[in-house]
Amino acid sequence: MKDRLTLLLYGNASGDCRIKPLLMYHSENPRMFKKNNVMKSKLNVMWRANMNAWVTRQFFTEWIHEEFSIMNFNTQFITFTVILLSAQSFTLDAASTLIYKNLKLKVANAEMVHTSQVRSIINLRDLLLKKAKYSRDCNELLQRGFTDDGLYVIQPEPLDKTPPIVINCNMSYDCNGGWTVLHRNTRQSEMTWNETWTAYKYGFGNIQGDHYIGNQYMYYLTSQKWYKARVVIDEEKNGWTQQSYAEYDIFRLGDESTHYRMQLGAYRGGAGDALATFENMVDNLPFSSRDNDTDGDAANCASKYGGGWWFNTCSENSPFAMLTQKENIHWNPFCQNCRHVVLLVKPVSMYCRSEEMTQ
Ligand SMILES: [Ca+2]
Repeated sequence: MKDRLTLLLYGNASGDCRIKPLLMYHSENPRMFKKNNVMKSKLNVMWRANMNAWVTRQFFTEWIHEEFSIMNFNTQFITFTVILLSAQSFTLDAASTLIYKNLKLKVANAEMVHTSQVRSIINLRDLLLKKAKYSRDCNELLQRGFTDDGLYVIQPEPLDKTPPIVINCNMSYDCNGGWTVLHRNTRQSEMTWNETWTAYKYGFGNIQGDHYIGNQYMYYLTSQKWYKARVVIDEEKNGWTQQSYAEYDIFRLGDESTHYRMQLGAYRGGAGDALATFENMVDNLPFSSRDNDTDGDAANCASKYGGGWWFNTCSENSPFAMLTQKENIHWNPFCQNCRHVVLLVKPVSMYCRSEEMTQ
């Protein structure tokens, strides 16, 4: 049939799908609709989405069900042709859904959140009920009054490219809290860390346990402001746990075209500068995974060591520092088989006087 009705829709960065009040009749003679007694409720839906649009047919269908309680949407009950505008479309292909009391929220990394953890996401309910705006990082959440450690949903910039992500916030750590957790690993981790480029790009693991938030999100996060990073390391010595940290006053990743090249500022702390010394300079080097060898060595360092990292060479038995390994987390010279490590970032503008190191 040549005659059709077009309804314009758009999906925005918060995962909403809204109908714009713009209806267009496509007909040589619009009166044909009336003349032929076209029943709008009994025509097939045609679907024409921009291939790059983040709002998929499945998402739209779910949204229609929730908003209008229209059942059997796929089977002849709606009348219009749907054309999706891609003006605000996400380029990421890894979107998934959090479900809480029949409400759904599209996030990039729902697979990193166990079903039982969804209700513990502290700001989820407010976001679903549209009582709160998205924050860009944990520090903004803290400034809005969220003081509990735990899971939150944030949305880094640019908002037209990044779906919201679930993140772990440390609101109580040194420097008045507000730290965004990017990576965590423990000596007894069940994860192998021997993952692909795509896994390291979009993240893996459990958001409340050992995990890697993903290079793409590290890139988005650290591009929106200037961030400092801390590697906080727990080590067991003589039966006692000793904690130390390495802080870089600038930390940011380039985009994927640079292979997530890491940029580091000046070092301070007690754990030792394991990333930007003469012996080991991985500052400004690209990231490598077992299926994407960008290191400067003839060998494949990521395959050799069993994890993705910013490698210089891999001629040694072990790299100078590597936090993405199973049972061999190390940070020279502080520890060779570290007990626990976490990578945190926070905007550099948040000045604080750190606690003195006890090392
Ligand atoms: Ca190589």
